[in-house]
Amino acid sequence: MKVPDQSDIVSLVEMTASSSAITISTHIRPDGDAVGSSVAMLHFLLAQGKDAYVILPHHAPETVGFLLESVPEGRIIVHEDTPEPALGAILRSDLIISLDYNDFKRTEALQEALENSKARKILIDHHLDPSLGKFDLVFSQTQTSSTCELLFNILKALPQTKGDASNLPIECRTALMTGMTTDTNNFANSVFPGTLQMASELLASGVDRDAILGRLYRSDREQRLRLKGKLLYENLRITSDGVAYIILDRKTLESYGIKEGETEGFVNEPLSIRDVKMSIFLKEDKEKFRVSIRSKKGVSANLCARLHFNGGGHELASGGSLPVPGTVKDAVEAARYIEETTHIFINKENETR
Ligand SMILES: [Mn+2]
Repeated sequence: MKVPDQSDIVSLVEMTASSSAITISTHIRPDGDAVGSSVAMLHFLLAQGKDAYVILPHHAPETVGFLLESVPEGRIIVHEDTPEPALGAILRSDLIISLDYNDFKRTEALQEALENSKARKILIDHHLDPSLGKFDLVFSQTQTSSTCELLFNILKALPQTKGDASNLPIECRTALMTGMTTDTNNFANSVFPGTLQMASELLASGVDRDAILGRLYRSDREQRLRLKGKLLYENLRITSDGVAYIILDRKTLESYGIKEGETEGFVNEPLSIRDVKMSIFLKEDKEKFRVSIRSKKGVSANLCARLHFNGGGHELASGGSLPVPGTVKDAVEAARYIEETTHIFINKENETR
């Protein structure tokens, strides 16, 4: 576990102490780590008597909706529902804490307000290539499971916590455990010694992991499992280069009544096949396919996302998008595009980096 730099901790303490209104910001279509780290930070700051708000660009996925139940009314503002209060909160704040993204671009509609804000800005994130110049203080660590793990180590290093996680509010600890669990796919990926140490300390402090797992992995709707079955049976393709891909079009999405966030994790399934080196999941959205990429060691999902899918993220887990109509005009062309670009990628680009 990498202990945060002491001088950075001192700056963080000074910046939070001297601010009167704090905005906690995270990325569009927030996942478990984004929501978990934001809710954890919020509970910590509220317990310190600070006036803090979480601004979510979009709704939290249902699987982590339980984390919001613990939050006092009005402290989480969803921009897609109520844009004016969300922008108003950003405008009023004198400190912005950005969690689980490497650039304000990742907040889309909120980018301008955040970037132009006169507030001081702190970044806490584990993605590659953080935009260092846009923040006054940066905690960036890529060799960590999640933003939640990084935040756990930061919160533990603060004087109020006295190095003992059990001094954090229980809602804060539960949110940290939840985000770390989803970002590691329940301890399957990106697990470092510090990850297990964090889990151990949180468990010892009384966090109810079984209850968290019940909400995350034993509360799906029937349609989700049926769609997953259909996609694996009918839509999964595997190229001779060991690239698996699934394309989910809007018609299928709608016919199953699938909600935002419910296809989370589908991209991981094909990696269970021995010869599959990389898995790509395409989901049709307004005027684009959203792209998720996962790879096994030795193949860079991040490089593939950057070269061919307008994205990036982590070495083995990245995302991006394909505009429609643009690079491709439909699902058939998208399939051809994936086969052609990944053939070059696996055989040339990935080797020569
Ligand atoms: Mn994350």
